[in-house]
Amino acid sequence: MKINNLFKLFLIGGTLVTLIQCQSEKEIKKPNILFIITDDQSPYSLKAYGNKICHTPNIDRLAEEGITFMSSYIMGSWVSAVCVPSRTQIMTGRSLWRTVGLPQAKSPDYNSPEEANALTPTDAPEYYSMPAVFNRAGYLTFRTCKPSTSYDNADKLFTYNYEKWCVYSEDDRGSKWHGDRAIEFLEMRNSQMPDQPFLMYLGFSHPHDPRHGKEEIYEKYGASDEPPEIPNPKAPPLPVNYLPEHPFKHGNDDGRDETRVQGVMANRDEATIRNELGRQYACIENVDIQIGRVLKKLDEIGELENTYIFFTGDNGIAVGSHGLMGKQNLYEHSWRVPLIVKGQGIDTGVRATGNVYFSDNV
Ligand SMILES: [Ca+2]
Repeated sequence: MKINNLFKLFLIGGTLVTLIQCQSEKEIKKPNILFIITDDQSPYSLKAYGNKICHTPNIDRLAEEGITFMSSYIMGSWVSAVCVPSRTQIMTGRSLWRTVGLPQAKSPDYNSPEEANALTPTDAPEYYSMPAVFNRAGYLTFRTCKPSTSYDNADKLFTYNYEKWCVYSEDDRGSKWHGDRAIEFLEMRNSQMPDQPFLMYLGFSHPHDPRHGKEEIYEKYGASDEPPEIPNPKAPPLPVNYLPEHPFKHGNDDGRDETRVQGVMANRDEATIRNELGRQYACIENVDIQIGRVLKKLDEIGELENTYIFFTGDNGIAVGSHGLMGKQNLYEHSWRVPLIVKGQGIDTGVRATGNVYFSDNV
């Protein structure tokens, strides 16, 4: 072998070793997961699904940089609180019919990640729950969310678990409270355990009613906590499928969402519905602002690129469509949910049209 070729071989060999070393280091570094879930959010409230009014630049960017599932559906519900089966499916990976009764199950109380790590497959469904799986994989697990309406025995297995019902305009009782918990967690992890991979379950209580938005954002959408007598011209237009009442008895006429939403009650006049849409958009915009803060913090600590980000909602909502307000119906606005995923290896700007069920989110 000529000297020149031998030199080339060494050079190639050295480069390969370097590449393999880089690859090994990459493989060792586990990806982080940021799972964002909002409450009662129709996909039609987002630009990625055709909305032209609600301002959500951070969620828009996730869609532009990842994949948007255009036909993601919940499986339905066996209680009017549709959140319960949806969120239990996410926590356990079970189908709708195998979540029946779980939140009330007389299973043992597991109170810590250490106990989660001691679980065995016979302890299902806790053993296969989201926090238990990630705890066993060596992840830090973090959750902030509204209390209850999920599977409590799984919720309490997160290493860091914060719960508060945040549906008000004040920062310490609104979406910023959840955003602050997420940012504090990232700062703590970065200073104390910078090599630890993490799972973040970032749950916002909005845009579930009561939709108390911040005054400065209300202004943009012509919204107020009390609906005006006549429509505010700055309020969003009525949905194209608006009806002043549902055309036939649907079995949930007296349901809570149809008669007792603060600021709406049983009213379906234009001023009320347009005002409530404005309130809904104001709450969604505030959620988007908090998501932007968390993404910025991820970027600052150098973890944004190594984090898979999921954005979804636990169910859709009507807010005036078909004469309805709630989620207890099978119209697209109520049983369809947003689902956007971004991360390394995922093509950017993809819109997937195939049907997926909510349980596919996990
Ligand atoms: Ca919900």
